[in-house]
This record gives sequence, C-alpha cells and structure tokens, in this order.
Amino acid sequence: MRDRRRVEPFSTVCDEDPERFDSRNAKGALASKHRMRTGPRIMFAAIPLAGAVALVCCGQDSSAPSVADAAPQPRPPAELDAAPIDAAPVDAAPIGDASLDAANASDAGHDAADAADAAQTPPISSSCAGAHPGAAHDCGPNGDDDCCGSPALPGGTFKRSYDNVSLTDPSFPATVSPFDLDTYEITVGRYRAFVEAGKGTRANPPAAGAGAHPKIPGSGWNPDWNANLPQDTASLRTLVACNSIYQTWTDAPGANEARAMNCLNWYDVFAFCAWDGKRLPTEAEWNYAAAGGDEQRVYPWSSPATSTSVERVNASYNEGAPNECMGDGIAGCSVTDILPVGTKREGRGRWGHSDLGGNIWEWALDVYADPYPSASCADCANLTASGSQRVIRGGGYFSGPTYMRAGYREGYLATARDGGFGGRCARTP
Ligand SMILES: [Ca+2]
Ligand SMILES: [Ca+2]
Repeated sequence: MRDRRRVEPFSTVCDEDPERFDSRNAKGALASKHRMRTGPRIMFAAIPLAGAVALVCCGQDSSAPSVADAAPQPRPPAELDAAPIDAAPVDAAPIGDASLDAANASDAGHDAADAADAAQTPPISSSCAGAHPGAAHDCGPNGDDDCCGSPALPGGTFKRSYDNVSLTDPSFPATVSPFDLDTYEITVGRYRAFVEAGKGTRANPPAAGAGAHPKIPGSGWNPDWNANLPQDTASLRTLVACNSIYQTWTDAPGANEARAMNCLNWYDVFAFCAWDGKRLPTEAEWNYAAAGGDEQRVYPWSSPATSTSVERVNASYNEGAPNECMGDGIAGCSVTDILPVGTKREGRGRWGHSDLGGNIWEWALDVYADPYPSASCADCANLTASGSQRVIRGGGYFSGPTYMRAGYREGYLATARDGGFGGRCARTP
C-alpha cells in the first residue's frame, strides 16, 4: 500500500522513459552504497526518485494503482516570453539634495554612492510585481519575507559532487562567478503571475536567447524549444494540474499560493525564470549554493560541513516507514507535505537559501551527463546538443535523505512534468 502511494506523484514520468531505471542502476556509488546499506525495503526509497518511479510504475509493481488519475502526461510544453525585466529599481530612493550638495562637497560623494547603490538594486521580479499571495512579502518561516528575494553568493571554487564523507572524488572542481540565487523555490503564486500574463505557451514563447547566463554563450532560449511549450494558456493550466492528489496548482488562487509550484518540466522553469528577469542556475551554481561553496557541506544545513544529520526541522522529505512524509508534521504523504517555501528554518544553506534540500526537486540548466563532462571548468554548463535529460537536484518531499545531499545529482527528460518537480531561479548581478 505504501508503495502505491509512493508511485502516484511520479506516475507521469514512467511513460516517458521506461528504461530509465536501468540507466540509473549504473549510476554513482552513492546510490549503490545506499541500496546495499539499507536493504530491500528501503531500497525502494533509496533509488533515485525518478528511478523509483520507473521501477514501480513501469513494471515491477503491476498492482500499482493506475496512475491514470495522476494526470495525463503533458507533452506539449508551454512557455513564456523572456520579457524584459521589470526594470523598476526596488528602492530607487531619492538620491540627494542639490542644495546640500552645493553646500557640502562630501554630500556629493554620498550622493554618488547612493546613486551607485540604486543602480545596483536588482530589478523587481516580474512575478512579484503584483504583490499577490505567494508572490509578495509573505514567504519564509514567518510569512513575511520577500518571495522573490535573491541573495548574492560570492564567486568561488569548489569540488562538484564532493562532501568529504562518501562523495570523495575530487576530480571535478568548478569555479563560479558571483551570482544571485532565489531564496525560495518558485511558488504557486509566482507561477500564477506568469500564467496570467499569458506566458509559457507556443503563442507567447520566450524570445530567442532569453534567460541566458551572460558568461555562457548559447545558454539562452532556443526557438526550437517552442514546440515543447503548451499550445495556449488553457492548455498550460491543464498541464500544471498534473496530479489530482499532489498538484499544488489551483485554477483560482487558494491555500497553496506560498507552496512550491510542482508539475513543472524543464521548459516551464526555464521560461518562467526568463520572464521573471532571471535564468536557470547552472548545475555548478546550484551545487555551489547547496554545498556552501568550499565548505563542501553534505547537506545544505550541515554544520559542521561533514555532519550527516537530517532532522525534521531541516527539510520536507520522506523519512521512510512508518511515517514517511513528515514535512507537514503528519504521517503519510499528501500535498501538504509540499510546504510553503522556507517553512523549514533550520534547513537554510550557507547563504540563506531555503529548501535546497527537499520539498521540491529543482531543475538546473545543464544537460545531464554522468560523469561530469569536464574535469574542471569556470562558469560552465553542459549544453551539448545530445542528451534529452536535464539535471534535477535536491530531492523532494517524497524522496529519502540521500537525494537531498548537496552533491547528489539526477537527470530527467526535459519534458517530464511531475508532481515532484519544480525549480528556482538565478541571475547574474
Ligand atoms: Ca505528511
Ligand atoms: Ca528543493
């Protein structure tokens, strides 16, 4: 019974990639080790989330409930247009008083500094411009934080998928330039603004090149992807209701506005972030944020960095029998385990980012390749034309602790729209 529940949220994936479990089987030592250590029952939970889906709903558990009600698989993707950001400076504050300047040269210096500050103030995210629920200052553990906040991370060098505990291959260092990463996963309220703006469809796709990482040529929207977007807004609304039990989307604003938006495929998240004036984080950037850069944390909250402790205060995840999904404090898995973003105060990373471990899996820019295609790199992303899988990171409310490790990585079809999949946006300041 329990396994059946486990299947439902991810059912839509199976149809897409029946061989996936096999391919995952050959994956990294982490998953293998976990399976060996935990034995058969937990083995199910330990298989990479996406793999678990394939395992069960694509064969072994023929008794699994039809995932039919888990929503028809979306094929057509939707997207928006990388509309230019709303350039309104958040705090375009008054910059000075000419009369004072005339009287006091030092004020002119202050004014110049103020002007510089104003110029550096990030533009308001398109999704929060309307200040609607879940898209205003109503996120975080106290419900009063900016849902679109995007704290700066210093640049640095670290080792990808490395944690000094069980991920110990130092062969893949990467350097990232300073970047901003959203504090929170994309909320239902923010995504609603996108849908209501008519974005994310073939009729209104991102502009060519939108959402690019400015230091990575060719990383913006490719018009060939327009065909992967839903035909129109009505279709998009239908597709993001991908699972009757676990979807957080509601056609009208409701109780889920501050919860993480799920049922998003890679194209959806790319297009959303581009419209929001941001972009998808590269896999290296995402890993850097979760690992606390050169601290190389095991989990985003690990302190000391080698701590493997995972507590309920850290994340919404699946702790296995008997309680399974305890994100909402109630045994069993339900949509309420997909928490309002930032609820788990003690799960924040080194630079204040919430839910990098758990709640909802997050898409990254890169095409998935295992092992990493480059031994070392700077501001890199794997954008090879071959490969239909994109990187997804961080685990979700329905998956076990292993998947929340900062170094853990998965790949999934870019078109996979799943009850466990969502995202968060980044930008280059
Ligand atoms: Ca629960
Ligand atoms: Ca997450």
